[in-house]
Amino acid sequence: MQILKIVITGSYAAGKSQFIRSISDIEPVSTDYSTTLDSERALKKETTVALDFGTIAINDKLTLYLFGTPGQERFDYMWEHLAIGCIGYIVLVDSCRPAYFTETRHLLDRFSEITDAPFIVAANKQDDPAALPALYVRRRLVIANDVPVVPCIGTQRESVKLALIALLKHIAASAVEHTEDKAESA
Ligand SMILES: Nc1nc2c(ncn2[C@@H]2O[C@H](COP(=O)(O)OP(=O)(O)O)[C@@H](O)[C@H]2O)c(=O)[nH]1
Ligand SMILES: [Mg+2]
Repeated sequence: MQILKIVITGSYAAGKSQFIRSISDIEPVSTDYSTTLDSERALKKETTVALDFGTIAINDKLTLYLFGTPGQERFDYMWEHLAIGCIGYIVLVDSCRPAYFTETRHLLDRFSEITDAPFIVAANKQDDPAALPALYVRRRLVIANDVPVVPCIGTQRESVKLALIALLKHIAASAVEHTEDKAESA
């Protein structure tokens, strides 16, 4: 059986653990502990310290492994471990909290240093009336034109599925581009 690894990242409380929970075939493995910082506890009580893990069986030959990262930079040594061998990643953004956009921009930069794998951005929590539209999220985070930014509701399985399909399509398109580049330079 083939296993493909996808990483779900994003800043604190962007919805990474929820995203994996909404789609995983198995009860997700989670490593959430009470957060030690008051500022973080105001948003939620628990935080992912190592990883979230879920699986999606596409058919009997192919399974996706989803790894969620901790959001905060103080855990960023885990990002490098989790990114090894991933075919692509999704950066989740809490569309309701522009105060976290600078941190997300920083995470985007750090991740592109860690891995060359293709990625998309998911403007999460679009069901919240305070959510900024995906286009606005794209502009605020200065996302390159060739990187898809998709609207997402991480609590809804169908929406999570669409975000994963968008990533898989982007990975396929990037692979074709890569092959064409190679053919041109040969
Ligand atoms: N309204 C809304 N809330 C969400 C959505 N996704 C996640 N949340 C909530 O946002 C909070 C943080 O989510 P969590 O998955 O723990 O964030 P993480 O720190 O990135 O793992 C939780 O209370 C979730 O239930 C969404 O699409 N819409
Ligand atoms: Mg989490």
